[in-house]
Amino acid sequence: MRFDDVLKRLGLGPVESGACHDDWVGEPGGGEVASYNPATGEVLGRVLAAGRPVYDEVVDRAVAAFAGWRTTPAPRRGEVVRKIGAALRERKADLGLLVTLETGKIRSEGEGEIQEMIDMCDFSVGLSRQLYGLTIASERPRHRMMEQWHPLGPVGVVTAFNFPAAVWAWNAMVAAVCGDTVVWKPSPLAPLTAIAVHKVVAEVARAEGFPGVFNLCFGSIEDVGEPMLNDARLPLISATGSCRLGRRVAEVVGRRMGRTILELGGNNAVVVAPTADLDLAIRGIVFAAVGTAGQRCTTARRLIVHESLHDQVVDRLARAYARLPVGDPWDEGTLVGPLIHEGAVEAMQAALRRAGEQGGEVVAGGKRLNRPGWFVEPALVKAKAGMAVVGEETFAPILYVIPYRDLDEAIAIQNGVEQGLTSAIFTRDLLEAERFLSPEGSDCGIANVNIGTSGAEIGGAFGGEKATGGGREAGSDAWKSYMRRQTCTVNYGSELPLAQGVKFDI
Ligand code: UN1
Repeated sequence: MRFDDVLKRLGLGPVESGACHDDWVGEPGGGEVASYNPATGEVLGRVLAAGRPVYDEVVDRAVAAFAGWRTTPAPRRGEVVRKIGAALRERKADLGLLVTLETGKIRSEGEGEIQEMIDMCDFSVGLSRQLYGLTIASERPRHRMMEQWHPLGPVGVVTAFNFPAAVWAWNAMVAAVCGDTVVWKPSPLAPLTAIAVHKVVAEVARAEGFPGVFNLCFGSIEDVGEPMLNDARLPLISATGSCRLGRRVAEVVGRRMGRTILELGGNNAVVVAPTADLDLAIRGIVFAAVGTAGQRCTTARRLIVHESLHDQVVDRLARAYARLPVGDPWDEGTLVGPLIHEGAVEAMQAALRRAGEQGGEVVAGGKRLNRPGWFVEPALVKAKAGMAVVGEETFAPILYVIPYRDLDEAIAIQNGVEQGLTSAIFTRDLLEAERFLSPEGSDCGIANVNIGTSGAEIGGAFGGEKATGGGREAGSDAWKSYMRRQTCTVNYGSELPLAQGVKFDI
């Protein structure tokens, strides 16, 4: 596999600038950062980070571009996004391969990442003609009340390594049709993907006459991250990452009365009920637990199995885990690529040690592979509900299996963690499925029946409750978070009646 060719075709040289507004900034001033291929441990490329002055310059441009973008008709903004989608379609294979090289995602997931961006473009183009408000019956004669939605301002988007491009598109494409400009701070672990994507996107925006709508600002927490949180020029910060990161974002942005959209950790569970179709369940569970090497926020981390099926399910999963093709993510047969870095391997080993100390039993996998890069065997662990380690999100492929007796107990276990992102039940019992989806069922932002916890489509609003942060991105009416709502009342009469019957005659 010739990696150099791919990078070249995407216009990436050995050292790239990580800052772009109207144009790429030659010397962004924040030092050089290497990007690694997690499957080999080798350097893929180098990126020049932005220093504080360049950060300020980028946001200035985003503010300046907002003035013109917000008055551009939304369907025209949609046309720009349509062209971005077309450009991404042309580069899908190369961009997908870059995701594979930089994050270790397998080929179909690397390409899926770009497909998700394309889907977001298509969705947002449609949305650009559907940004509607309500007309509300007024209590006063000859008055009309209505709601309208206006562009909000430049939006700061902070993304994580595991979805280095798609999650940006969830935010950026919707924000763009809503009339907002965007400042993107990509993950320090996946800057090349962000740069390659931004080359495609910024080229289209510039050719369409809208430079400065999409901006990139790769840099450290000190030079870019914290300034973004404190920056009153950015009325909305949308951030994806750990619960720890999210708490910081919520505190700092909240203090200045800014808005946040937070998409944080998950500790997602699959319930396997007595009537489950086990063939379906095993496939769904394995994809949810080991897909993306367990590094999705939607990864299934807990399996809550009815006691009558427990041993059988553990046995079938252990056999499936023993056959998992772990290896180079660019090879067609591979299903599990590497973890992102050494620290992730160590965190997994430490979690498995703690699981052992707390009474858990590793029944499959769990070892590090003896080869370059950061490879592990996905681990299956017999556990009990109360084990402290089961309550933690270790960003690695560890699946804890917990037995249950009745559905109430299963739901209590499912809901008994800090996070509330995704959840699933495998059952053929309609009443059980409905209970799981009811107000006394799963407390998560996403609840599935006979599907695993990961792999959501963009058409729905994505996000979760509790420590997951409460944000919603991508589809449905998530666009409303990127706009400001204005309630307007128009008096077309010649009297001035007051609401609530108040009299105030002068
Ligand atoms: C994430 O891991 O941050 O539902 C997002 C899924 C993907 C998104 C995951 N569409 O698994």
